[in-house]
Amino acid sequence: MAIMTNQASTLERQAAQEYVNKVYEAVVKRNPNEAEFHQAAKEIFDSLVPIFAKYPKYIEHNILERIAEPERMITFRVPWVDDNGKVQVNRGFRVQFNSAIGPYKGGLRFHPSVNTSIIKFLGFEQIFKNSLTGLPIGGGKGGSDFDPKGKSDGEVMRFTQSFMTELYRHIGPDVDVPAGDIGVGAREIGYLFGQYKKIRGAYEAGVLTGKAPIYGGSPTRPEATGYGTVYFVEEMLADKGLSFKDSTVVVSGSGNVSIYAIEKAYQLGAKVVACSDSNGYVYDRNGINLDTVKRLKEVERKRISDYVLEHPEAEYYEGCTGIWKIPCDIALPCATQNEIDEASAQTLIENGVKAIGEGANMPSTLEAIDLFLENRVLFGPAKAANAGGVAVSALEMSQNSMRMSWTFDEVDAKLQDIMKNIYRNSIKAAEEFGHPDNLVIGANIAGFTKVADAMIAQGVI
Ligand code: NDP
Ligand code: 2IT
Repeated sequence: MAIMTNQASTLERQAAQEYVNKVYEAVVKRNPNEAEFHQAAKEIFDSLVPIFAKYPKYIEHNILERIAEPERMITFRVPWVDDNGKVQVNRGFRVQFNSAIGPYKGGLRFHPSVNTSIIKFLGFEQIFKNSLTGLPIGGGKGGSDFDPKGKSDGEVMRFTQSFMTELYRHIGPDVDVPAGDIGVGAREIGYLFGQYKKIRGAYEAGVLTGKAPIYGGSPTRPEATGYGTVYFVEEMLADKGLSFKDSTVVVSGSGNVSIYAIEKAYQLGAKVVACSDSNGYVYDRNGINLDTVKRLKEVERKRISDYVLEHPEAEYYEGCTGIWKIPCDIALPCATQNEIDEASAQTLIENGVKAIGEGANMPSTLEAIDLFLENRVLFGPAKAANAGGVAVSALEMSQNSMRMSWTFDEVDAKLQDIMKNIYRNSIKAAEEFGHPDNLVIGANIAGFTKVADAMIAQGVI
């Protein structure tokens, strides 16, 4: 009998693996030249083999092929006039990936590297991340290849208004709710909201999140992603009897996620010795001065290299990958995709890293993730570790619907609860499906289940 059971499960596993391989090949064929989307799909697909083996209903309903095809992909022209009176043209994107459990939800990225592949990888990740929060939000993402660097306030405003002049017809508080991401912060959300309100002729506060608190933003939203990543890592560490206290931390980036990850790591008693931007990194063995970083990046919009002008004891190095050579206990990649490759992962491991918390989306390559898992480094994958940002966005939507707002401490307490639940649910799924401690598999399965079951319940649409 035992042999029969084992044989059956091996067969089911084989069938599940074959199904996943077949759908992956179809996705690659259907979406040529989209390396980042393929990478995100590969990680998620392979993680789902154990659940397909156990529950063949997902194969019968062909859920994987359905979930990997966006419900809608919108691209549009964004013309605007620069400060010299010249007409410029950028491309705008919005992918409305999945609305099984709620309105499409996800940020907007303004960066010259933005293209269909980047938007789709981010949108695909967002489906599972948003499900993990336990809140009723579907998956979407958008943005533009516009480069905000070096642009005046007026240029950013005119571009952003033009972007919204097309986007407004596709979004709404019950339809699709954008927010920030790389290159989109409180300033851009303000201009986007103003233009939406003017076109609609109505005050629909819940159409965007990440607004300033004076006009409907949630307290704690600016802090939420960075704080949430640190709360998540704290859970991973606590499970193994470790903590942030007295640990040495390296955080890449110096934007929204990085700044608040650094702040919370300090509050928990860690020393953060490095951070970076897209030109290079600073290493301050006494501990990075966060007030300086905040002023340089949030107020003056300067380069991180200027840090050493004020702190001559710190060192500045050109290039981004060298930051992972700095010995640390905890590494928090909070800048961009694929910033930790196999070689950087190897160096981190050789230098004794104990935990990785992915504040950015897909910051580790597939090879890097494999190395971390093989070497039993505690690994908090992006869609679990950085879900705090979108979770508080969903809480902002709730507050907008109620036409009232909670306090900083109330939202922070809810955020901590959400991050704990994401950790517990991911660990539970990993154990249930035979991969204890593997949070990549656990988070993907835990995020997938609710969306897939909702899709089955709602029929073939
Ligand atoms: P910001 O624009 O505030 O900051 C981005 C930081 O990363 C900057 O320091 C930037 O440097 C650096 N960076 C950007 N692109 C690159 C690149 N190609 N190479 C090296 N460094 C780069 O963005 P966020 O902090 O909001 O986003 C950071 C990451 O976190 C992204 O992966 C985003 O998708 C993810 N994320 C963000 C959430 C949010 O709520 N904002 C929620 C969940 C995830 P420079 O100043 O030189 O451009
Ligand atoms: O990647 C992300 O989760 C975000 N950029 C935040 C999305 C949101 O809607 O708050």
